[in-house]
Amino acid sequence: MSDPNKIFKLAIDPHFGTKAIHAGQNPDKWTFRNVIPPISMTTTFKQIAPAKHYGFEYGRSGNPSRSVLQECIAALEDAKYCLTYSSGLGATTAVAHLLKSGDHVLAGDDMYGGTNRYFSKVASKFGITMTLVDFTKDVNMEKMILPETKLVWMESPTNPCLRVIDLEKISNLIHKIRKDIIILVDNTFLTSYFQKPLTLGADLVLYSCSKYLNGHSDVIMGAVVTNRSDLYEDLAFNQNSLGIIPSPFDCFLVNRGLKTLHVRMKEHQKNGLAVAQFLEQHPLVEKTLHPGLPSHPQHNIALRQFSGFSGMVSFYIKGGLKEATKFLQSIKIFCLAESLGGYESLADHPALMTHASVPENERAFLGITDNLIRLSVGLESEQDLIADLDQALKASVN
Ligand code: P1T
Repeated sequence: MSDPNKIFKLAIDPHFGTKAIHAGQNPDKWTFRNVIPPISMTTTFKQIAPAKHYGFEYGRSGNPSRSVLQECIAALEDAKYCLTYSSGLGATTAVAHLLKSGDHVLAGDDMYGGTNRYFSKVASKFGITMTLVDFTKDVNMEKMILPETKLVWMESPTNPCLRVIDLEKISNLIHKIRKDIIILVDNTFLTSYFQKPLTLGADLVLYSCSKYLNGHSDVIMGAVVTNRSDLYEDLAFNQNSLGIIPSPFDCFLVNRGLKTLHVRMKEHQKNGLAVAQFLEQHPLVEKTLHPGLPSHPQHNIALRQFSGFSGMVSFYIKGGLKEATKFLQSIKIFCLAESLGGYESLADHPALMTHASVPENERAFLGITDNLIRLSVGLESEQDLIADLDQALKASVN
């Protein structure tokens, strides 16, 4: 649990960058007063007497490198608790294990393909059912919420179509119907720097730390953040009991990545907007999806709900699979690879890559067509990124 008064000697309310650098990192924690938290590579901890120890006993149930990171992520969300897991899907698994057979999940229809696959192909085997809904439309919530609904799952902006859900409106509607329904927001695409779902009615915020939080594309990890002590206790129990923990080394790396999150996000925002504006006016682009463009259907919700935009941009190239493939084989600075949120620019073909596990009819309905391309705009120089996209677009028709 993060306690800013313990972290900061002065009675000040620190801002994002200060928390990213100092929350959970107090050198006085360590025997040698390490300014940079050490990597605690140990599976077990010496006890003073049986069951009497310094807060850590066995590396699955807890590790100082993990605690440091969890405190920092919680502080960045202005939240009380954070738990980290071996991947974003590991975090999803820990949340799903809050449910029992017969429970129902209401989830946004446009979401990461792996999350969809987990609920439809894995959790379903244990009797958990899921209904998909487009939360950006007028949803008859009274009808969608079943007596057995226990969890509402929203990604916003969504992966890969970058739709924006009015989180406050939906959370209020749901909690008006039933207070006990757990509302989760996957905030991977914006991070706590640009959106704070707990202030908009969410009970849980989930991250794939593999993306912006780490920001260096060298760690797979997940996290869940909450202010609710009951959910925290259950999620901590699941972290230990399911064994889906991150390694101390990975915790060190993500903690290091967090130190520049605020700096990176501003630059991702700048490059992402520049790329979106460039694509929107390009004759070889059919349509550009970016919540910062006035043409985006939920642009006004984004302006109200976000404090900025990340580097995620999706677009429909003119043509079909042939043109998309030619484009993706012609990019030189952007790299054709799954994932997002690193300092390097990546391009993804959702229909064949990240969302291939979503059934074809669902993909068509969602707009995940063969000419949809998703970009994670990185931190390279803006003019080079735009020149790269321009030459690859031209190559797509040759
Ligand atoms: O890859 P992992 O750390 O397990 O995180 C899963 C996950 C959860 N939520 C969102 C919104 C995600 O985008 C992801 C992972 N996504 C990709 C790998 C991708 O390329 O979209």
